[in-house]
Amino acid sequence: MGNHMKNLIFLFLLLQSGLLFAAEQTVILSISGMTCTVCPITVKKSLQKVAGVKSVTVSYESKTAAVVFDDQLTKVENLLKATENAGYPATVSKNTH
Ligand SMILES: [Cu+2]
Repeated sequence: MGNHMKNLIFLFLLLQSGLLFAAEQTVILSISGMTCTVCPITVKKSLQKVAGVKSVTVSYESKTAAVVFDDQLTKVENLLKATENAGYPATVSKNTH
């Protein structure tokens, strides 16, 4: 087996382990300050701007945001910071894998 082939296999293994470690996490945030139906849109946009966020579902009724994110790229603190900067301080209500 040539060196070239070995490098390819190494790269392949590296990629595979990367995929294994890149864990998708879902967090439910309690959002405060949402007073009208436009607010959830602002909250959603602020969260979508965070690198690593895959999907955002904001519920005006329950004042929560369900955020799916890659924990290799971002962490919950960044999500909280994003909504706070948009004017909606949030707390973690549920953290699931
Ligand atoms: Cu509003």
